[in-house]
Amino acid sequence: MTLLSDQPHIASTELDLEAHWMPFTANRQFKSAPRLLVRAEGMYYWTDDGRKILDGFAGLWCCNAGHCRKPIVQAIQAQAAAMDYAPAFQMGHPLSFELATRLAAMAPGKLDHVFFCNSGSEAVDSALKIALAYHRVRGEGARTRLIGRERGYHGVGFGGISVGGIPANRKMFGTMLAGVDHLPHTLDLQHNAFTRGEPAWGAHLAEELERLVALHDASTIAAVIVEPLAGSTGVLVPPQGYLQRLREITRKHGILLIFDEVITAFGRLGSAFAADVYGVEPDLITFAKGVTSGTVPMGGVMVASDIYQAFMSGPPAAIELFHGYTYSAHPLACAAGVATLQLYEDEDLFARARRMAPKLEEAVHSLRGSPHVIDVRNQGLVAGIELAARPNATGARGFETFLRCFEQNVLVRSTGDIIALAPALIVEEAQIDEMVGTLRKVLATVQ
Ligand code: PXG
Repeated sequence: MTLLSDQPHIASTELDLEAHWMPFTANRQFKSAPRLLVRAEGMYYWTDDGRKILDGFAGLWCCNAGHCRKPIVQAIQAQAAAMDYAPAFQMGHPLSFELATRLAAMAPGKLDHVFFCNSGSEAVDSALKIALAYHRVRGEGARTRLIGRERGYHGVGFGGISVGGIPANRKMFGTMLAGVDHLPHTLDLQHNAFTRGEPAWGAHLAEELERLVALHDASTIAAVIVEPLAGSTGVLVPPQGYLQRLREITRKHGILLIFDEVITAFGRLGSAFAADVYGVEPDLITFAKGVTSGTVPMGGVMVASDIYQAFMSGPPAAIELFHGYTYSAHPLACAAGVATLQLYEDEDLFARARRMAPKLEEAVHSLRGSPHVIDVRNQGLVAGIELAARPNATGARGFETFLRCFEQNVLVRSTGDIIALAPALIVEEAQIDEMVGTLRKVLATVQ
């Protein structure tokens, strides 16, 4: 069989693009001018027409170790040959325990158990279900409300879009979960535009949780879920003291705090978890993406020991949690995960992200004053550059900027009119300069 990647000369014009309904994609626009990637290595992609593209976004926030890293590739290849699959229910295989032990050692404080699934969306649904079931097994089954936040992104399952706060992701899909409320988001350009790192303004917005508790009563609230740094919505860095205050209020009222770290975990902010960066220990952490450096789908939930133990009280032969997926802890994902965590350690990549963060900060803030730029925000190896929207065409300027950068051989991400950068942790200074230099050039040409 010939692979497309063996034949980069197969032009997209020869491919039938119709059958694939692409996710979160303007299908008709894409199919009229396709952007096809056929190979990847380190910081680069190659297109089907042979162009080398600098990846400014680690795929989609996930390839934190860089593309096609040998130790990860070899681990996946070896595992595929040794054992393709093992039943996930009532059976096991050694690698899942090894990966779980490693993750438990990396995670903060009491978060020492892992529930595995296959994506961030599944991780969020799993965490919400664990939170609800936890209260129920403790005899507080009236705690059924879930609190999310405006502009939050927690994937696309019904749980995730219910607690999420991105209108376009919600409005088509009916009433979703009942009993969900939302905190306000923390971005206000009047107060915190062009902040480097955590803004000084905004911690008081955590007090809104007290208002929701007063409204609903704590006895009805199971959990609060937030992204510690909100990525998808356009890089909202938490105000100084905000997450700490959420932790105080949730603890006071017996409400579980879930950090959705699908983007922020595994070095993105310069530590294993954002919880370490902000010095706040949640009760559950969702993760995905970087756990396998994007190579094999995997997600999971880190769970505090007391939550896990609360489930371990019935008859020993009884299933404690009626939840799981055929591919929970899939052997290929576990092999990729173990090799990825080892590579992060061997190359000290989280420390590298910490070292490169000031360089990225300097570079992106140099875009202040470029045409259309109304804010620049950053922390760790994440940056958001917000552009003024065109009148009556929100998102058009951002999308055009993304397209023109791609024409200039740099892959960035646009979300509405915000351009996000999140390079792999192996990024070099010159590559950061190239990403930002290309953006500067492109912004000068975008109307
Ligand atoms: N939670 C968070 C915080 C996420 O960022 C998910 C859950 C869902 O993960 P899955 O694996 O189900 O997609 C995400 C995913 C973007 C972008 O461009 C962000 C995500 C996915 C794709 C694109 O910002 N985040």
